[in-house]
Amino acid sequence: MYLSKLFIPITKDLPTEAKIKSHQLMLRTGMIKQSSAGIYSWLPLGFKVMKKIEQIVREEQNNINAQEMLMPTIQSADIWKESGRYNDYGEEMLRIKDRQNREMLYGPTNEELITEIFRSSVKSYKSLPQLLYHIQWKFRDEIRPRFGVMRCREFYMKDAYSFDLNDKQAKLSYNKMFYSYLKTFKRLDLKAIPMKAETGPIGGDLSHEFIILAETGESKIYADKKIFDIDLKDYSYTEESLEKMRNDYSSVYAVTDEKFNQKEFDSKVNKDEQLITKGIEVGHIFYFGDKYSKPLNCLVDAQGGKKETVKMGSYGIGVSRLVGAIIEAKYNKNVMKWPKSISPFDVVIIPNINKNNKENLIKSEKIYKELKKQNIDVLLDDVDENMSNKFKKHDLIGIPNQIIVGSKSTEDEFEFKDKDSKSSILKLNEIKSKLKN
Ligand code: 5CA
Repeated sequence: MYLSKLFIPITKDLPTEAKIKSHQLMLRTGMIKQSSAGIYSWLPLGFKVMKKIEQIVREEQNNINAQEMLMPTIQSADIWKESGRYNDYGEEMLRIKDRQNREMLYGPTNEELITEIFRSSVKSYKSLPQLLYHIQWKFRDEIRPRFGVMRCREFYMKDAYSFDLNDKQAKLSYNKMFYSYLKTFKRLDLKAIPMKAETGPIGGDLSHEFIILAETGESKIYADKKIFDIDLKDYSYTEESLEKMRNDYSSVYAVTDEKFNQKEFDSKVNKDEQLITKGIEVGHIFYFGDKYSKPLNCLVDAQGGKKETVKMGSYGIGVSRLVGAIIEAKYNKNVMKWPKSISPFDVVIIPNINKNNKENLIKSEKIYKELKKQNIDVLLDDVDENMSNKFKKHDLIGIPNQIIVGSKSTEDEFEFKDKDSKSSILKLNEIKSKLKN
């Protein structure tokens, strides 16, 4: 893609309404545009990053044999009345009436709808366990939408639902998801800490939030620094290993402020190991047993002819929130560097273009074609602008690798800046192999 052709409405001014870096940067680089309070359009650059995050989330869900499906955004109020949450959900739920005067709503989450689908199709214990998920827009009429895509009204979420015959199997589903979340966040180059959390309107008594550390986060957290010593590589998806992983995490203190108790913290964690900071919740998992299956009458025939209420859990990842959260985690000293796995482009070519001399642009176009042939996703900054402005702009856009075509380049050697901003003069072949790694 040539930068002059890319729909990327970069603005020079700092948007006054944006209070945190990720929101400012997403507006300035034209990743998103607000359409009304807490509702955004995703422009090409932002959309590309979000889709890459979505794909990683999807792959890790598929790895645990969760099956993808798609439920609608608009739901009937009837099932919510059956579960008893229609009134409980309050003003956060966007309620709509259709032309027949039927009560509908824009789904804030999908426990009821998935339970309704399940109860009408699954009759026997033999079909259990099941793990289903979708990636779909949600709407919550937040009283104070803020921080851009971090706390908005319309947001993109991966939500999964597990169905099991008994508590023991349901805990296994929970543990699988727990491990899968840690792997997902690792692929996004994030250090997410699982923390015991309150269950709020979703319900149940077992729940973990996955939190990444960031000063601008809304969650206050208290943890033992030992939690960073736990290494994911030490575990696998076998039942015993997952059990061990959960025990290892449970033995280290890590809670959000809702579960915080100073006495407990001081007695369990040495003063110099205490971590008190803020973080962003990027995922949340719940085990709530029969909270929905009981009122919604979701039963299966168990062995011996008895009927059993299925045991359920639900598991969310904020896919659109992650775009902002990753910026908060990676933006440093006015420079953004996307993790390789989700960067909008693999590399940007930045030629020093001068009105009277097109030589650098011609060289850049040659490099561009070569890299394209190798399936490398490359952006060419063909805009006629001075180099210092170009560098400033690319510090915001955040493509991790740069090829600079200017005074330091020869016919086949160019300046290459990698993701750690380390600069070296390399042949095109060497650049190719670096980008392929
Ligand atoms: N049904 C459960 C699990 S599927 C559920 O809805 N959980 S949740 O409420 O915790 O949301 C899951 C994730 O969605 C959160 O961890 C967060 O990352 C994201 N999220 C929640 N509310 C918002 C919001 N207003 N704006 C952006 N992302 C949000």
